[in-house]
Amino acid sequence: WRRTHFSNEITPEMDGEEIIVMGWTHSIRKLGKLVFIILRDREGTVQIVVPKQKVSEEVFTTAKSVGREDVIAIKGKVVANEKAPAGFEIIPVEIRILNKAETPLPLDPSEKVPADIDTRLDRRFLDLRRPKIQALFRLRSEMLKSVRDTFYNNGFIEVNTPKLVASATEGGTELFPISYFDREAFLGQSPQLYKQMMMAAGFDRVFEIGPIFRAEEHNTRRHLNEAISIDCEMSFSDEKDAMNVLENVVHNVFVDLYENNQKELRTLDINLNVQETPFPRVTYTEAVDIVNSKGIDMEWGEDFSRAAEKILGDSMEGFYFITEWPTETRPFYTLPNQENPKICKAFDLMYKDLEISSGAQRNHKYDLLVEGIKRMGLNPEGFGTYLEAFKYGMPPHAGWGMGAERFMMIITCQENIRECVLFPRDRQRLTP
Ligand code: ATP
Ligand code: AMO
Repeated sequence: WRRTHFSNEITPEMDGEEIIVMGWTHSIRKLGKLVFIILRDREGTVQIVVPKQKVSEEVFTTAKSVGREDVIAIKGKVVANEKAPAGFEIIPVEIRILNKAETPLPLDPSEKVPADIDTRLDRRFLDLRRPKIQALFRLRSEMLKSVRDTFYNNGFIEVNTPKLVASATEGGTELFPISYFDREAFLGQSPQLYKQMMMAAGFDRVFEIGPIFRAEEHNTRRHLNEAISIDCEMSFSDEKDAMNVLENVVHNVFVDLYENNQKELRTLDINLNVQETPFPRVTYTEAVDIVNSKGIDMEWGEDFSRAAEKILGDSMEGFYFITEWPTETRPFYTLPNQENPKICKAFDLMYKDLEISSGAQRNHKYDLLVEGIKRMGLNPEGFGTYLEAFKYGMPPHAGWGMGAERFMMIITCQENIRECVLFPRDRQRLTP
């Protein structure tokens, strides 16, 4: 047997046609002389009706033996029927049970019985069968496609850089050490050093979508230990150019999902609000003033505390940039402002109180960079060939990194970042 149609490809106009559908038994109702099976596949559900008088004895017996979540294949006739959920139903000529599901089910994929997130994540393969969860991951897939489209349309080349690395990039405390034969190595925190080396390599504009690993100690609703980072780097560009590309990427995702994914958005009850560009920009200093004016004490030069982020988020609508950060708060590769080296050319993209992305124009001068590395308490010797790349012709450049899951939290209005990962990794969770 070959499947002829997904559930959403069948219409009442196909009345009388023979089709083959395959999927899971979403629900089953057995009345004396009538069996109703709702078959679920990736695209939705379809109603199979099995009236004892209209089918063979074998078909009726098989229908009665079907259990919830059994994998079934049905060859049958489309019958238009105004009373059926989609205006038609299928009357089978043959039913095959491809695989039985054990009972009781550890989790209810029909969404009737609620379960807490840990139970759901323990049995993620079953949880992922739920139509709402499937819709979320369909949106995630479309988001990544849209991001790639924008990059390709703007002259970026997709690259893949190593995830087994020899040094830290985002501060030494959040590294996962691993043993690499007889040496110490780490899981990559960010493709930062590699994407910058690609600028020295003359690739001009690159992007990468790949995993980052961070040994975050805290269990929060917005941190993962393994996340997917959308990274880009562009030559002969400053932080403003990088911000323009970033808001373009974000805006296009909203437009593309709005235009192409109404079905998934409806399933998730999401009312997508496409925010026009340019997104508002506030300087770090202005943001500190806002925070202080709302009664949260904060010194110029500090990073925003969680309380400060919350207060700031309450005063801002949707997406906004925070620019002109104190140099001290940002990594060594950030370019300080020439006139006032206390501030630098870094930015964060925020959505209300959540940081979605960080970026900057980079330090492209060798001496300044070495100084910056020492200032962070790191040893320049650990940065061997990365530093060399700055000696032999490094163009001015800028870029950013955006967490795919943080971005999905905003798109799909999730409170917990784990909802946006198939198999999340957090402090407690290493399986499944
Ligand atoms: P990134 O680390 O990539 O810059 P982020 O949004 O995770 O992005 P953090 O610096 O980790 O930024 O956190 C932002 C703020 O939230 C910081 O001021 C930090 O102290 C605070 N924070 C982080 N984790 C927790 C936590 N578990 N509980 C309370 N506050 C936290
Ligand atoms: P940063 O450390 O701010 O910057 O990370 C960039 C973005 O990655 C996401 N992110 C995370 N998402 C989930 N869980 C985590 N533990 C986590 N850590 C980070 C966030 C964050 O905004 N090299 C720079 C980027 C650059 O300048 O190009 C960097 O890594 O969305």
